[in-house]
Amino acid sequence: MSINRTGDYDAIIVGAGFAGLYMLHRLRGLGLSARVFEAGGGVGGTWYWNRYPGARCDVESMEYSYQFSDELQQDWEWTERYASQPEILRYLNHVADRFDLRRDIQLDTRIEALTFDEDAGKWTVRTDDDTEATARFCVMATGCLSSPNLPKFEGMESFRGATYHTARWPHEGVHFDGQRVAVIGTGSSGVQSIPVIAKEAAQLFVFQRTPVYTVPAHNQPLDPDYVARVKAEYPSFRKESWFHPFTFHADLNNMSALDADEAERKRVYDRYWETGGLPFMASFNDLFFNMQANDTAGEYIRGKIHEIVKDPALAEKLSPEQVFGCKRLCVDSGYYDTFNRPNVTLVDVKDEPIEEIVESGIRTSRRTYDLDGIVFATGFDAMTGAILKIDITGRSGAKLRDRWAAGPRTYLGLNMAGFPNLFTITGPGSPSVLSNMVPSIEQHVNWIADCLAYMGEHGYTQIEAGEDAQEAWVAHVNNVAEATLFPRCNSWYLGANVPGKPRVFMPYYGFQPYVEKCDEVVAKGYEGFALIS
Ligand code: NA7
Repeated sequence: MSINRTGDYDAIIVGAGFAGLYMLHRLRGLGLSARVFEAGGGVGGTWYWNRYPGARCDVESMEYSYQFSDELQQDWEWTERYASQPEILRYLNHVADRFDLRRDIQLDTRIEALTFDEDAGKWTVRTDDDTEATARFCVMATGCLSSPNLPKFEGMESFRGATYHTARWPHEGVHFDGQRVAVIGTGSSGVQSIPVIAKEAAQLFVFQRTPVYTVPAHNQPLDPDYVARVKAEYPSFRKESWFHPFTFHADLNNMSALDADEAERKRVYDRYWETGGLPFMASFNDLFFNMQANDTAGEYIRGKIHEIVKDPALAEKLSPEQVFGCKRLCVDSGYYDTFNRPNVTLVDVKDEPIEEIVESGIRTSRRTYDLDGIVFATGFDAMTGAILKIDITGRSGAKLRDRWAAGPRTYLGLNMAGFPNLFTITGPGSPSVLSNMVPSIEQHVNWIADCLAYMGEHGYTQIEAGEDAQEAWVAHVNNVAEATLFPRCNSWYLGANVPGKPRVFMPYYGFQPYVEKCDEVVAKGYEGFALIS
């Protein structure tokens, strides 16, 4: 096997989504040479791959966008309250062109291995076409939800129809007209795609394992007056969002759900339901801390399901029992109502398990569903999947896969002990998926870029988290999570959706305290890190 050697760079960035694009821009600004390797055939990351029908962001477009360039945020015109996947992908392509990023991005290239050479103090990356490149710094901009989870059903290869995963949707699109289609999975991807597919397909069978809590998006064209108001004060609008529990504007109702009587509680929930979207989580201030308070939100949504779905038995099957919001709350456009359609059938796989996939369709314990197509909306190996797909070897031959065998261990979700100069953007142990991803990404990119600038100014060549600081941080992340209700169900936050994955709560709850901690670490001369000249 012959290895082609390409360049030697100051930094290599893995991934060209929101994180990789901005990282490249910042590194260029520091006068560093950088190369981005991207597995996809275009830039966009999550928004390049997730092209399934109905794919849309669940954070409002005025907030789910970069703030590093005021000209960019003033010029770009979002059309809807929640941007669709094609619009976000257009935006990211615009960013790539506007900042002339493409010349340093190599598409269609997957990184398979990353190895640290201690003598040279450099990382070597090997790509899937046996090319190697080297760099002093390596930044994983690989995304939190980028490694699809495709469960192994018996007989999968025997199906004669077409199969799709929502996160690997064909670029040419798919027409379901007149077809019998199954969707397996009712997380956000299922909740968004099911209403759209139901309108096209002749017959839609929804295979549900766990019913889901979802709140209406009330998506609509953006009101130009609102856009003008936000743009007039964009920097302060952005800054304010940092103080909201999930880093987007949510008008937190600062009272306990238990301090309201039933009528008052209903009025509050009605108001947030009418507003729509994830701000529903801010209806009361203790929904994620007090089980009794949390139950009131679950009960309210179950009531809504019974109002919307006409058949009471079907409404019951669609009603979640688990802790509200501990699996990520979904935001939908007509999800529950879709089950009133005569061409839609709910298959509850808890009652009627999938036994195997056969030539003609899906065989459950009760019957065979004959199908033309199967859509797997079965989610991701979240947060660690994309990182661990790469064979990462650090100092003294340490393998990241071994270090993380019992769950990810990082310092601040930014770096790992034993892996000098290797950074993770929105890595496990950082707010990441519990925050608005774009500001979280920008905060990490800025932290990393400032760190490299500092190292350059002070003549440091290597930075690496200390074991003690890392262990203390991991313990802190766990303690904070334990004080919430988040670890109380089988969510992808815990890795519980992937068989065999260690059960560890991966994101850090609390953006504002997290940012303060990152700033404090810097103010104290990169406390907890070892800096080497
Ligand atoms: P999710 O939220 O992980 O949803 C995946 C769905 O697939 C969920 O309903 C799972 O049921 C279901 N699933 C997974 N494996 C199986 C098997 N083996 N059999 C039946 N059903 C299965 O992924 P999404 O892509 O929808 O959303 C991910 C995030 O992207 C979302 O939270 C937003 O942040 C954006 P389960 O609940 O595990 O019982």
